[in-house]
Amino acid sequence: LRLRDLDGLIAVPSLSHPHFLEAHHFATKVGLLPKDDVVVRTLDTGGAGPITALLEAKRMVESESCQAVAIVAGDAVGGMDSSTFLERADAGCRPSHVDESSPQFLPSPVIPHGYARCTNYHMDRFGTTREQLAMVSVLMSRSAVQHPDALTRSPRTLEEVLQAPQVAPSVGLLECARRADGGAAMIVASSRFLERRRTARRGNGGSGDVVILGGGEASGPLYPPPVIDEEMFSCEQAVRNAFTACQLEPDDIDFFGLYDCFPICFVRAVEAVGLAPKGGGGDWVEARYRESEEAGGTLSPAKFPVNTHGGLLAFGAPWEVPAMYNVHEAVQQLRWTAGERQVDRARRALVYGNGGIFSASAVALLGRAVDE
Ligand code: MLC
Repeated sequence: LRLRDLDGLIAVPSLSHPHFLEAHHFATKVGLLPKDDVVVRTLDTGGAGPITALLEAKRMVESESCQAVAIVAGDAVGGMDSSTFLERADAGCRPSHVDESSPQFLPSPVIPHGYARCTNYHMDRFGTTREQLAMVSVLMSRSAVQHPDALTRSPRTLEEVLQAPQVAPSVGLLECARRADGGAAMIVASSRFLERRRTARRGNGGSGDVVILGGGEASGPLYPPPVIDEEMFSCEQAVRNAFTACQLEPDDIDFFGLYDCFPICFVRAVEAVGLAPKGGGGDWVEARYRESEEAGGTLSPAKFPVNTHGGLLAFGAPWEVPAMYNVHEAVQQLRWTAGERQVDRARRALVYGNGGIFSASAVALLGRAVDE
């Protein structure tokens, strides 16, 4: 593929290197613009951005006759000094109209404190335990060590996670999205474009191609409301919309790329996608943790076909980039090229991105094309 084959580009904003019209900035810098008949767009749904972009790229191919749309994301929040990072991150989600005396006030670090409020709601309402939340981080680290590109190189123990410095109530340092520098790109192409290229290269087709079956999105408030209840969350609705659009059910999915910026996000996602019943996400995590303990601290993709790369907690989280990694891992799973991490004969995958504090949810369902 050459740069001039692209007729669409979507970019998500960067926290460390913000630019006006990010996609235009990028397209101009790499030489894609100026060119006739190119559409470039910047999309901002926070950490849901890459999944929103995937669905937008599908629409661009279907409704705007695009042949190949690139999605690009990059950030360098790992290299930012702590105070600059927190100044910018805090500004994004701080409820500026409330003062410190209000129960809605979120102290710095604002994002972990926002998730802490949701965590405590979930613990009170459904009985999810502190240990179950910490187990999410342990499981992610056990997955990450199997991926050559993951930041986390050695697995964490439950004790390590529980004893890490507290960042916000019920949220320790090892339960925060792991700040990182990184980037990723993917290309969504029309079937016709792929066919033409294949014919030009004499066949060699179809097997291992990945298709976007469809998806769904939903929105919640930018930060938690004064009283937290089920209404503020958006993942469940996005999942329902995705399954309805594709006429599929949880049992049809072989691999799940679930957003895990904090354990509560993962636990709620496990429930939303149907791996566990409502309120049962903590028990599901604990059951997988116990199985992993019995297997000597290892994780089998057959028993845990989720975030086989380690997710935000352990693979690494460059701000709005990490849902791209969910998609990349899903594509490897569907191409059957994930090696030791492979979920046997995976045919369909669900990828989920979350932006803000449960503010934006985007879910896409991907499928392996039928072999020729
Ligand atoms: C941090 N460390 C971790 C880790 N998190 N190690 C393993 N696993 C993790 N999950 C390590 C760091 O690598 C570093 O190691 C040390 O702990 C200290 O981390 P730090 O980030 O350098 O410390 P500090 O500057 O004090 O900040 C701590 C923090 C910050 C918790 C305030 O890390 C933070 O805000 N994290 C959350 C980031 C975040 O909110 N991302 C967006 C999530 S919401 P060493 O060896 O270098 O000392 C989302 C939605 C959206 O994803 O829309 O974006």
